[in-house]
Amino acid sequence: HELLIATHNPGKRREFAAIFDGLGITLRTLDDLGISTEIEETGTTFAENARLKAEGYMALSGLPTLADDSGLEVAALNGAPGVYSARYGGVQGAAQLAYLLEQMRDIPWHQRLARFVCVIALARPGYPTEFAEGSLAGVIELEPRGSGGFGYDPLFYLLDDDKTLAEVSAERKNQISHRAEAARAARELLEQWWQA
Ligand code: ITT
Repeated sequence: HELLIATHNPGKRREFAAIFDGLGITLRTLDDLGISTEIEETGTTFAENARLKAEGYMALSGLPTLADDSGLEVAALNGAPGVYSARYGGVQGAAQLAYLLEQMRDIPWHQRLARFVCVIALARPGYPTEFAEGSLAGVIELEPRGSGGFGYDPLFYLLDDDKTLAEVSAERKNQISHRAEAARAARELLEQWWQA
């Protein structure tokens, strides 16, 4: 069975490849298919954007397609950056971490609760799109630590591990992450699809 992992984000791609390893699914990427089109994310929720990407890239590829819309929700920022996580502050990379820290400059440690959210949409020709979700709770650190993962991982402190998500191993992240939880639920949907 073939499944298009429809993301331009190499961090997500790497994690899905590891999480779905050994399941007998042939994963295709947008690069494999020569698709460079960017589907515009005009939704206001993770689910809407995941649907737009899954259905849009399915239409372009003709393949069953998985899309991930995910982000960071900070309680003290009323859930920001949320669906705007990839373009928060209009900057990327290290500047984005600095921007988040600046927004939270006056917020004390005990009020820095946050969570990562991942919504996966699974689209296939002729069927309604299905969804799978996951989340992970943590605390926004006072400074970045670690070099693993991607995005906001160096600022995401895990109470159980006493480490940031960028300091734990890739294997550990793929056990506990929002994406791993959503991918496990997605895997069950795929098994149902392909049983019939
Ligand atoms: P695609 O739309 O091509 O999949 P994207 O990076 O633009 O790639 P999103 O719109 O879903 O994807 O934005 C997700 C952003 O949320 C991502 O760029 C990170 O900033 C953040 N994010 C999501 N999951 C994360 C994770 O596991 N670790 C750190 N940051 C994460």
